[in-house]
Amino acid sequence: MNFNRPHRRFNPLNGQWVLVSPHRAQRPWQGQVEKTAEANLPAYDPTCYLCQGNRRNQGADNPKYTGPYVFDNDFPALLPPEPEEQPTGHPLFRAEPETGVCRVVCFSPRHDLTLPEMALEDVGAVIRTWSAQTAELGARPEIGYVQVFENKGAVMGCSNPHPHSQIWATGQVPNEPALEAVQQAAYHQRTGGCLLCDVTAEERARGERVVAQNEHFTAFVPFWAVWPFEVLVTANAHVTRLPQLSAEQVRGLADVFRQVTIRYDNLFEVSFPYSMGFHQEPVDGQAYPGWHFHAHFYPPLLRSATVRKFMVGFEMLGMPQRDLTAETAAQRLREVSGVHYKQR
Ligand code: H2U
Ligand code: ZN
Repeated sequence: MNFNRPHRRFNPLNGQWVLVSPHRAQRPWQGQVEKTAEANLPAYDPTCYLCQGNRRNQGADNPKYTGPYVFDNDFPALLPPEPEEQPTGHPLFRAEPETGVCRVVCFSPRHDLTLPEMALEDVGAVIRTWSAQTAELGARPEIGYVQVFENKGAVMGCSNPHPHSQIWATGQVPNEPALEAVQQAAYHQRTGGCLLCDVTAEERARGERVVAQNEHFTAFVPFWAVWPFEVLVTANAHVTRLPQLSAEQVRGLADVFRQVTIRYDNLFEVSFPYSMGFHQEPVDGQAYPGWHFHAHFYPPLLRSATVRKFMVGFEMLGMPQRDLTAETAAQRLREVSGVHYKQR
């Protein structure tokens, strides 16, 4: 098969296909261009809702925190359960109550330091915080799933430049992890093995889509990537949730996260926007055979700091499509420097 001609690739993790049109990568662009983020932020901003010692939007005061800082979102999308609520009855208009907890995790007091600019130990502290939150929220009987994620950059809808992530813990398993659960369980049933253990071993052996790796984690542009520089980070060993990671694995994950995000920033010499999140095994008490802990990075930028990919037209109505192949994207990420451009 000729990968230089239009073809479809299958995503075995969510069961969806992506259309790849490599011959189209050089098409001209006269559409929207994005603004690039402010290059130089202060270490402390007295007007920032997330900086230490400042008052937040709804009146709560941040303490003078020194490491990662967690607080309950002042505008939560989910609320604690109301016992008497019932699903609506009509089969054409189904609705169910949803319950949960929303939190914000500031990476550090530094208003100006994103993950790729932080020291390895400090990224490790952020991962341990996500892990402790997963354990705490996951132990609650009303919580079925814990989603840890970061929206980075104004183009991703991030509302505040102070580096932070969010946690939404929900009663039900959301759509994306629910699809992955079905696919991983089906693979497990069919082969007796684990889908992402097998994919990780295959990618490590082939190397052409690998962006960063160490003893514990592997980052690669998946064969079925939809977003131009999408990256999947998988644990080399079979683990299912953050709290299971050993101290060494946390260090390995911090290292791979730094390697990936440094290369992202170096690609267009701009603070690279993305949505990133972990897919951890749900905590609703059901069995999830073949579930493998991983993180997705979905960055929107395509050919420069100002031209993004839009998921519109055929993609909204048909299926996702990409121009650049996964192999080319991985090669470009490997070719840029492993040292952050601001720290050279
Ligand atoms: P983004 O990661 O999309 O920027 O969202 C930041 C979150 O921080 C958002 O969910 C919350 C918003 O509700 N927030 C507070 O809880 N308190 C504030 O004072 C500002 C922002
Ligand atoms: Zn700040």
